[in-house]
This record gives sequence, C-alpha cells and structure tokens, in this order.
Amino acid sequence: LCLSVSLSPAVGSDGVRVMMESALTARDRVGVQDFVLLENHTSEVAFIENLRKRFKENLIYTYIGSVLVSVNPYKDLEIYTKQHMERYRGVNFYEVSPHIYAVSDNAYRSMRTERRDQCMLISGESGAGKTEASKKVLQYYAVTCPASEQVQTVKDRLLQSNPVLEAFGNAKTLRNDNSSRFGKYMDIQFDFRGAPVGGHILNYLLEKSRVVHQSHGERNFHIFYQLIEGGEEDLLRRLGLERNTQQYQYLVKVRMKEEGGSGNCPKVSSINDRSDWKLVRKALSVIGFSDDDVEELLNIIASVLHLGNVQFGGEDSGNAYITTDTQIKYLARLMSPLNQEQASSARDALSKAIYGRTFTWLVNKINDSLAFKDDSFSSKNASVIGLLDIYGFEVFQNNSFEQFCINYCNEKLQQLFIELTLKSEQEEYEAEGITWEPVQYFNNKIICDLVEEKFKGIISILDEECLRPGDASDITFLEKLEDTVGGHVHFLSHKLADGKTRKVMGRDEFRLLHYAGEVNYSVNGFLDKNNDLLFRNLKEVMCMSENKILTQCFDREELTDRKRPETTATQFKNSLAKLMEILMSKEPSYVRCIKPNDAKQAGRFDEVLIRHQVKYLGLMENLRVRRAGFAYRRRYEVFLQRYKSLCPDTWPNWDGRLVDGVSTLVKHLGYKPEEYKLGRSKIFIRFPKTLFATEDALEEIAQPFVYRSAAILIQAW
Ligand code: AD9
Ligand code: MG
Repeated sequence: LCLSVSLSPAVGSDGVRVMMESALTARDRVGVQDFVLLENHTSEVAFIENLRKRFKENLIYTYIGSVLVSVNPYKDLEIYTKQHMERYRGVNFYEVSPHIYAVSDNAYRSMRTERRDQCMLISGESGAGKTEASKKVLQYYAVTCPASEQVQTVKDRLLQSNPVLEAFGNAKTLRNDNSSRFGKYMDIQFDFRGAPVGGHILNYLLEKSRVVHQSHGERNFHIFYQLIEGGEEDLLRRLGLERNTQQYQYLVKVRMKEEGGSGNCPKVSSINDRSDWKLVRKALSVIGFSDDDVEELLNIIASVLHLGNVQFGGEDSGNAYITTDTQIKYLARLMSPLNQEQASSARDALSKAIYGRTFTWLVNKINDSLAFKDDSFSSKNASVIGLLDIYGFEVFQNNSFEQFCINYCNEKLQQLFIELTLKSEQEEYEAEGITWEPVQYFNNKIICDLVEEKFKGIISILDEECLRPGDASDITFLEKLEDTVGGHVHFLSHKLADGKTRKVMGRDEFRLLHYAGEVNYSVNGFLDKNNDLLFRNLKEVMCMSENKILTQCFDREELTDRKRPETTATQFKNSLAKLMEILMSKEPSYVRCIKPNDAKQAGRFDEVLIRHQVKYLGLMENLRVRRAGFAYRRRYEVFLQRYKSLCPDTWPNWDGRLVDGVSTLVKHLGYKPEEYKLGRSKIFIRFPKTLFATEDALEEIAQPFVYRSAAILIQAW
C-alpha cells in the first residue's frame, strides 16, 4: 500500500506516515481476508459485515480456510490482468490476497507436486458468477502454464470452446442474461512438464424445451439471435432466413401467450448478438471446424427456425393440415393422423431432438479437437484438473421439470461439498494425530434421497407413471407422489395429511423444501418431458437427411433397437452419479459464488438475499467446522519460512527438523501450550488473535524497511 501510494507526486513523507497509519487500520476497513480470522466466528452478522466491507472496497474474494467465497461484482474489475496472474503464479496461497487465481495456482501446484488429480467445484445460484469464475481459471492456466507451439493450439482451443458452447447452450433468463442451460464438466489434461496438452468435456442435460418455448422476458439460445443479427447477407440468403427475429415463432412465441409465456425479448442491453456472432464464427474456426461443418451446423439451426414456422390448422375430420405455404408440406402427410395440437407437439419434439442432438454432436466435435495428439505421451499419463460449471439453483414464478432437474443437480453438488469438506477436515485431524470435536450441520442427503431413491424416490415414481399404460397423466403422477412421499418433511402438496387442501398451492403443484429454499413445481409436462419421445417416422426422415451432422445424430440402429430408452430423469440421475464418482476421485477446491442482488447491478449489496445464500450454502457451518478445533493451520516449512525472522534461533535458516524449528519459534514468540498443537506435518493454531499477534510482530520488524523503501521511491520520483 505504502509503496504504491508513494509514487503519487501529491504524497510527501507526511503522506507516507498517514498511509502507514491507514495501512495499520486496514483490517478494520477492508475486513479480514479469511473468515476464520473473525473474532466472533459464530456470528452471522459479523460474517455478513465482513463480506460487505470487502465488497464495498471491490474485494470480492474472501476465504474460509481454503474455500473461496466470491461475490459477483456485476462490473469489470481490474484484477484479471496478466500482471495479476504473474503475482499469483507459484506463490503460496496465504501470502497474497484471496483470488480465484490463488485457488487455481494452488490446485495446479498440488497436481504437480503431489501428482494428484484436482477438481474445482464452482457452485452458487443462477447469476452468482460460476461460469465467469470457470473462465478465469481457464484463462489463468492458458497464460501461466508453459507452452510450446503445439500446446498453444490446445490452449487456444480450450479457450475458444467457451464462446461456442455458450452460444449454443446459454440463454437469457430472468435470473441471468447469460445463463448456462446445460451442465459442463471439463477436464484439462497436463503433461509431465505441467503444460496443458488436451481437454475433455462432459455435458449434462441441455434444457431443450427452450428451443420451442421460453417464459416471458427470456430468450431462446443465443445462437439463433447471433445468426440472424450477425450472419452475412449471402449466408442468410442460402439459409432462407430474414434478418428479423420477429419472423420466427420460436423466437417470439405468440402461440404460447395463452399459456402465460412469450419469449419476445430479442434485444438485451448486456448482449451484442452481432459482435458475438463474429467471436463465435472465429472460435469455430480455431477449434477446427471446416467451412462445410459450419455450413451444415447453421443449416440445422436455420431448419429449426423454419420448422417452428410450420403452422397447422384443423380439418373438420379433426386431422391437422399445414396452413403455412412452405416447401415442407410432406410434414403434414407425416403428421396427418394427428390432430392440430398433437401435430404441433410432434413438430416441437422434432425441433428439440434436432437441437439437443446437434448440441451433443458439437460437444463431441470439440472433444475431438481437444484430444491428445501426441503419440509419445498417452492421455492416461496426464494429470488432470477438472472444472465443474453447472446451472445454478433457480426459482421462477413457474417451475417445471427443467427446474426440478437443475435443482436436484444442485442438491447433489451441495451433498458432495458437505461430505468432502467434513470428511477431509476429519481426515486431516486424524492424519495429523489431533483430536477434534464434530460440528452439527444440516445434511441435505435426505432431500437427495427423496428425489433419487430406488423405488420410492420422486424419479422412480415418475418413471413408473411414464411406463404405465392406460390413464397415466401428470395428475396421476402427482397423486402417486402424494401417496408415496406425502409424509416426507421436505415434500408438500395442496393436500394436507388430514385430507383437507392447502389453498396456497395449485392442484397441479408440489413443493420441495430444498437446501437452498422452497420451490413449487407444476407437474404439467413432467411425463412428456421425462419420456422425451419422438415419432418413429420423424426419426426415419432424419436418418435419411443429407446433412452429415444429422445423419450422425440420428443413427439407423436406433430404428431397429427395440429396447425402451431410459427416461430423461433416470439418464440424468445416472450421469450425475458418475460425475460424483469422478469428482470424489480427485482432490477438490471450492469456489462458492454469491449473488449480491437480483437486479444484476453493480455496487448493490442486498443483505437479505446474501444472508439467505450464506445460510443455504452452509458457509457458517463451513466456518464452524473449520474453526471447530483450530482456526489456522500451516505446513511447517511454510510457517517457518514466513516467520523465521522473528526468532534469532531460526533466522536466517533453521537446519534441524522442521517441527523442532517451529517449536523453537513459537516458544520464543510466547505461544502458550493451549494455543497451538504440533501435528505430523503442520502447526495448528487455535485462536486468530495468536496469529494476529505474530503477523503484527512481523509487520513491526518490516516497517523500517517499508519506510526506507517508500522514501527512496519518493526521492526517485
Ligand atoms: V447460471 O447458474 O449459468 O444462470 P452463473 O454461471 O453463476 O449463472 P455467470 O457466471 O454467468 O453466472 O455470471 C452472471 C453475470 O455476472 C456475468 O454475465 C457477468 O456480467 C457478471 N459477473 C459474474 N462474475 C463476474 C466477475 N468476476 N467480474 C465481473 C461478473 N462480472
Ligand atoms: Mg453459468
């Protein structure tokens, strides 16, 4: 602080003194950078106050031990420059201020030195900053890791996969203008030199329903608007598209008005579709898409828009006919045994299938491009850092099957956090031979079980209704839920246990008491979305397509396969179970993102909203667990390195065993026996004030040096 201010011509030596004083009171002004250092660590008020102080000073990052808490600033901060990256590179976690780069660097170094695969779990509700955080991590590795020419290509491709996947998989929602509508887990693979040499992406359940329907004030996937706004004239001509989003039913959705939904939100102030188009187009080239690939891909996107414009009327016989004068009248023949409503939903099912499968194709294609190309080094030997960025917990006015899946996924992630933080904490005490007192916390396993348990969980009951022939409907599903899980403490429906009804809830709704809050789900559409069926003849048509991407997406074998495919929810459940296994096998780092307000505004710290998130993210419990025994712990070599100058016996170097050096040092500093414990490789310090005193002592001996340096700099100026 002193050194940087001393460069200002307005600051004289008096100024330096003033700055020194303010530096000493900085802890009051900017709060503590690790919550474990809070004097009153059980006080939620103190916790929020610390967050607020730091947020006001644009210090959006704070630790709870090794967990990074991040508050979305909703403005660009000058903290992601190359200089910042350099500052964090190879530097110990606690020697620099909290930052996503510090966590990234720490994971990287653990991977290198301990040869353990790492993963970064980024969680928080919709709009809290998960996707941005994951991009910062990737950028950090791209800039700071060693690179050869070949590695540079991989780095570029890793970075450029983001705009492409965001174009096809993100959309504006009421919660976030760039909301991820799919889950993403990305492995970054490193070779023995620590250079990123490959990557692999797993994608989870894209919200396909958005292709055909969006809620009021929301949009379809970005790519549709980017293509229409930014696509070159001759490209649009080839695709038969007009430069007017209002022409396309899937982008305006006037038909859905009666259902209370109408996207109709083509322009968003925070989004520039035209310039984004250019970025996406360039990114596709960098990833290695040929012009033909791109043309075929865009053909599909345009086809979906055209398909949405196919409108049906009803004949007297009840059969549907196509009202719009388009070349795809054959669709009417294919769909003629259906009535108007059935024909429309068959059309929408086709659009969703086309888009969903194309998205999966896109991810596979990106994976091909990120795959290891070096014969001398197998990807099996690679070390890995995994980045998890999923859709955050969300609650809208109307919540459906999609929110049910998204929120279930967040429950799983919270469960993992609970298990791993607690488990690792316990393991650490055990490994170091230290006794510890367990902390009470809310374990959301009960909610995960309610959703996923075999035979009696919500997904099982839903599948049962989906398979049941006859009169199964969304409402019979709800009734079954009431019969089966009606008594569960985290489940509510309009029916009360005594047979009366609850007025506050609709007859087609059930409520889940999630770890993050209550959500009412409307059961309308649950069965259809879970079945996710597509008429066989439409599949056949797709198999016959000359578009190479579509023929890869619609495999002929599917037509002869008599096995019933797994339902959407079961597929999702299984893929999440696999994901949990992947994550459990790695050493985790956590980033807990907090959304400061619902208005997407900079500088607004909405205390009620934040307190709620602190509660459900379990941050207070996290802090208590961390503080249960000892507030602070350091590896012996790190502790000695930092404080050795405070004791003549350890300065400038300690030659003996590390534990003896630390013991000598803390005795010299006057630590009382109850204040600390020496484990096998670390010192554990019980109270923050002990460490503060040591930090102050360090600051004191450093002061003359700082004064001197500042004076020299001023003179030089
Ligand atoms: V969702 O669950 O995908 O709907 P995320 O991913 O948690 O959500 P996202 O990262 O997309 O949220 O952040 C939302 C917006 O907040 C971004 O588009 C940025 O405008 C803003 N944001 C988030 N993090 C930062 C940051 N570190 N600096 C500046 C940020 N702006
Ligand atoms: Mg996101």
